[in-house]
Amino acid sequence: SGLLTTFQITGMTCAACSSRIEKGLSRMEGVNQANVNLAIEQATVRYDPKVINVNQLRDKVEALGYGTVTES
Ligand code: 9UX
Repeated sequence: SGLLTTFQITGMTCAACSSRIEKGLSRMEGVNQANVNLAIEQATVRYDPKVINVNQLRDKVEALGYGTVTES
């Protein structure tokens, strides 16, 4: 259940980067599932919009030291 969002991430250079982001997102309250694909530099997150929003997801990625790209 929940909403699915995808956004681009910059600054990842190895699989530990994507794993770190995936774990960080997964542990946030309101996140049901998070996957980060290193090859396509993309996060896919299922979340409960009553609990958390996309800006908070992006802020988390940035707090971990990576960049996010606004979708067109
Ligand atoms: Mo890999 Mo990412 O050594 O910050 S973990 S580059």
